[in-house]
Amino acid sequence: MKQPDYTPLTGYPEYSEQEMLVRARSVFDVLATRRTIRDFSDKPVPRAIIETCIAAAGTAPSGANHQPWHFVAISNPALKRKIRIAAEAEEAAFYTGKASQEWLDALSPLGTDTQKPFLETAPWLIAVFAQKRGGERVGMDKKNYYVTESVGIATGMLITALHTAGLGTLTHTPAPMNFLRDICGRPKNEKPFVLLVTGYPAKDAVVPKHALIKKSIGEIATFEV
Ligand code: IYR
Repeated sequence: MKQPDYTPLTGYPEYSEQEMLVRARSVFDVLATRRTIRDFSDKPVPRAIIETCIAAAGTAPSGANHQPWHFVAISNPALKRKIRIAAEAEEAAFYTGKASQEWLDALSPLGTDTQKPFLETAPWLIAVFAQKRGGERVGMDKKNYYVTESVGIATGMLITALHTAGLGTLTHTPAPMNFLRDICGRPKNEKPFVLLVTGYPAKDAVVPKHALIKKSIGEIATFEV
């Protein structure tokens, strides 16, 4: 068994409580303007921006620090078209049979349907994969832990990074998503987790009012002091 080896913590300057509140509010202000976008511009986004946001997501905490994720960033038009065709086929099955009436009713205020043109319009699709097995280094074959939690946290950080950089995002989850593994050429131990669509919002982009209703702090948190 390996003994832990430690190094001094860095990156936590001490702010005044007043400054901490200002900083917390500014993070709130940034995150509260995030919207799920379905109308994307086709304006190209430099690869370096996407790469940096993925690198930020890769700093997420994970079970045993195994970092059980892989991100495939796709700007290739032929691949985007393949993904659109496969996703729309899954969505057709979903909207015309698989989904319960309760589910369809829950989605109706969002205005979603089987058509996913943004999968070709948006400059980048980021397919996020979860690795059942892996380890702290690429190429290892150890069991991974808390895979869903870890990849969920990393995806949240990726959305935060993309939004903070000024890009719109859509968390797209056609179900089942196994076609993504084949199209992206990923191995069997990886499960598609989410397909993130990202780019500039279209100039005339709209969002459903339904999406603006957020539960209040009093509804989502309880303080026991
Ligand atoms: N994957 C489908 C359906 C869908 C499901 C949920 I839950 C949403 O919040 C939105 C859509 C689609 O993308 O249309």
